[in-house]
Amino acid sequence: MPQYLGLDASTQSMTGLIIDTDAQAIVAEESINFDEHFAARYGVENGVVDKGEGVVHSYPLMWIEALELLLVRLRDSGQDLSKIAALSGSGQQHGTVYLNAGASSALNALEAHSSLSDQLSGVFSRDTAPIWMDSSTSRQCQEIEEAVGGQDALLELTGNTAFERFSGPQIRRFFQDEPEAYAATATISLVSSFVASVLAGKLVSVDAGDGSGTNLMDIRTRDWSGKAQEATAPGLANRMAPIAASAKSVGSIHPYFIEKYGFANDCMVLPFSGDNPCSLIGLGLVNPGQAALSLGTSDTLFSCMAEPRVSFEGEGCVFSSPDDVHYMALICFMNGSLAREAVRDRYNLDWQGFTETLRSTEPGNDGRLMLPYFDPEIVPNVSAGVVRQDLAEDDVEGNVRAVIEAQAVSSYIHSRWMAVDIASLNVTGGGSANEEILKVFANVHGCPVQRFETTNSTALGAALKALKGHQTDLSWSSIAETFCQPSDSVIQPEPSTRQIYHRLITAYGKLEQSHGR
Ligand code: XUL
Repeated sequence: MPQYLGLDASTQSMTGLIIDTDAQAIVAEESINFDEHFAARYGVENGVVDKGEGVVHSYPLMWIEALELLLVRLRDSGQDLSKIAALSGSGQQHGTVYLNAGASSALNALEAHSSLSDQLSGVFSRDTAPIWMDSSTSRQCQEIEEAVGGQDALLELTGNTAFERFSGPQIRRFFQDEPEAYAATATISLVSSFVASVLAGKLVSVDAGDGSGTNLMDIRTRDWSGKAQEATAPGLANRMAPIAASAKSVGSIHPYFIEKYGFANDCMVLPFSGDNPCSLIGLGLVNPGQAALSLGTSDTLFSCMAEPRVSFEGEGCVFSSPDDVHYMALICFMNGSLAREAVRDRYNLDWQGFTETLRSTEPGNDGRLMLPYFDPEIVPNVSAGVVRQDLAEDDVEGNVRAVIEAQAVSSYIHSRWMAVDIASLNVTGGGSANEEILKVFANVHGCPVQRFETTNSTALGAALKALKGHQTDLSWSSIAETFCQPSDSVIQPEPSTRQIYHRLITAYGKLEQSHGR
């Protein structure tokens, strides 16, 4: 009765999801919210610490504490963790964890009588990790692009132009700002590979899915690019373990977890990947042309591609798929649930009130428009500042509909470069539970929107990676067919809204451009 565990170290929480191959079903899902458990100790809000001037960090030690709490919760809820044949995981992409020379032996020496955080508190050469919300590295982006021969050269090499949140620019800034701490850094992990390293009790690398979110990986060979590493910081190649093949075990789980939580001796640990690449798999996007939408802290729209098609306008990113064969195109909008929550809170609504307000308003919002840049936006790349057109700030109804229509329209406009004819959108993420929001996306994109049993498609994708790594002869198509079927609740577009949204798309595009965006 093999079971597989998928972990998801996301921005706001640590989630665990277990699938059972006999039952062909998800049998457990637990989540530890960072703010709920650690806000007092670490001072985080929405899982992060905003240090101002675009600097946004989080605490790797907090993630470890959450991992421990999650395992306690899974064990105490009656899960028999000895049934887990293999585990894998996903992490918020781009974040970097800086480890000192003692990390390797500390990971190896973990003992069950003490907590993970007590034993690992001394392994960092930097207490905090810059994460994907950090937009403070514009200078470093320019420097890296120049050093590899220009923006197009970096795009050609890594599949991506330099993005502020990507690992390479963040590492360069650390090297420049804190040269001594950089010198004391023996290993740089990503969020995903850091959590994998704790479970394996040794330093392990990322897969190509997460490696491609660094501006450091050759997108075609799926290996680190020496040229990009040299352009980023001296001695970087020695500080990063080689890219791991997605489906190849990095070893067995460390005895700490066997003794403390009852995992089996031979429970395999598969390399972890980024949250978006895992979501690609978890939503069953294993064939080119399929597309999906994730409504999470950030909103992302992504598709599976046969080749690494790139965005010359810098609207999107290209990552390797965790199947190590295909690629994924991804557009990341910073103002996802952050913007929805900002509007909800600004007008003192709860989610129910927000949803009822949205339902009570008309598609097209009578021309009332908003550019919802509550935080600096990634696509388009602009600084923070909400813009309203024909929309009063105290108009509650207008602002609620405007923020959702802005998100849907922006995702439509900025996904043209993918050249994917989106026939349907598979949706995931916390926001996908809200049918009124999904209706707007279905109408703007003019295609059906399909929901899934779980909104944790990242953790499901990670569990499926574990299954594939353990049962290597299973094909991705058959895995997706078994575990990634949409639920019955498909949301169809309403033909009567086509004209309205065509007009809105044009008007929104003009507003965006008139603001230099
Ligand atoms: C993708 C991105 C975010 C993070 C956090 O490029 O920055 O989606 O992965 O979810």
